[in-house]
Amino acid sequence: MPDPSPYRGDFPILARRIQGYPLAYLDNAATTQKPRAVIDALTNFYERHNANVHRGVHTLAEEASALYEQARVTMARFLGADSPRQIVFTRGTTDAINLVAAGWLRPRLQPGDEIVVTRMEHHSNIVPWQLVARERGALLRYAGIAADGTLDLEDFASHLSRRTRIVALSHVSNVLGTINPAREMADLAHAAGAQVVLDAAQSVAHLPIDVRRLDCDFLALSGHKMYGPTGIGLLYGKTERLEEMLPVQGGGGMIEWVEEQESAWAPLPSRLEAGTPNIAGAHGLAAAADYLMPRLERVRQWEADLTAHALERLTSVPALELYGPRDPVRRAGVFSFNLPGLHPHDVAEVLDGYGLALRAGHHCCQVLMRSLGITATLRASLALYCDHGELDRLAEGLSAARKALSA
Ligand code: C6P
Repeated sequence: MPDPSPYRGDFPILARRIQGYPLAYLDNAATTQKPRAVIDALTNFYERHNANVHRGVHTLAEEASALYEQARVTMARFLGADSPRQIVFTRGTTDAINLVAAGWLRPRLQPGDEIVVTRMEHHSNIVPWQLVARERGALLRYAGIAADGTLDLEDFASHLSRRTRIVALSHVSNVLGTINPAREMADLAHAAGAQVVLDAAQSVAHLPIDVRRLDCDFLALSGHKMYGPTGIGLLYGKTERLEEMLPVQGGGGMIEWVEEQESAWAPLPSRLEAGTPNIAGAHGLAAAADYLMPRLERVRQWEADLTAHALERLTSVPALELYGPRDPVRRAGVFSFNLPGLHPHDVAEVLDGYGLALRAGHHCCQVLMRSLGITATLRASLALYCDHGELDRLAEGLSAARKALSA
């Protein structure tokens, strides 16, 4: 049997046994588990440094402010951004995309303008655009997916025009695992005069991200999908784009001064962070980035091996229908599939009996489900602590589930 992951011991929760089996956590696209380094950072913050930021001169207030701003510096380094001022802390990816939709797009969207997305987008990268499009009389256009589960680039290009204001795309699909050619798409979008929003929710823990190389105008991510806490994420923006944004929320922390009838905004990025932020969360997110950065090269290799093994094992399960690219180079470790005649929720329940944690459902991708002609799938999604043995267990569990449910 292959070695367990060298990272497994860093994650206390993975010592749990579920239904008598060692926990095989294969629901990482939903959220990842947290390493001891992140748990300790959160505990340490609350035990030693807790105070509000930017509001006090006492020692704890200064420590908390310094840790919060240090987290911004770490995240800028993690993403290859030029400046920490380009990092706006948010609640997560959804919050970050909504911020661009309301703060950047809404003030400049005209009737007849267009927003281009892909058919593999998560609802968080569709609905915020629908909200502003409906209000302004603009239109969403959808780039299609080729038969092999990759994005149809020609179709994508055919939707771009001088009317396109925003191109919003996922870096990695949370259902198909497809890695989209983000730079190539950004170049096409920019040539049409549009700005690019990259949803990095599913790529950030698995691919090296360099915002300068990707040349995206905005990038959104969630801490909880990269081994960090829930309730924290960020919006990266090119300085010019962030300067163009209007604040969406008013409140403490985002103003320079306030008079009875008007106010002046604080400089970036505070202008876009009204109210007390998730200070501990930002510190925990930076701890996650610090954990990931020195390991990312090896992790990429480890997950590429696992992806190849998962493809081999899943395609050997009789009749299993796998969605998404078969070419391991064009995909990340997210596998959606169905066993014909069986409901994915029933199969997921049987698998839980073997200590295998998988998600079943539409994965917040109903537009994609419709274009695949299905309503739901089972989904196994990998992280750095997964190993070959767990994937073997999954293949055996699926055969057992079929026997149990067909009987
Ligand atoms: N996908 C999944 O199980 P939040 O909820 O804001 O942290 O992330 C939203 C989001 C945006 N884009 C993509 C590509 C995503 O996968 C997600 C979250 C989870 O697939 C929960 S539905």
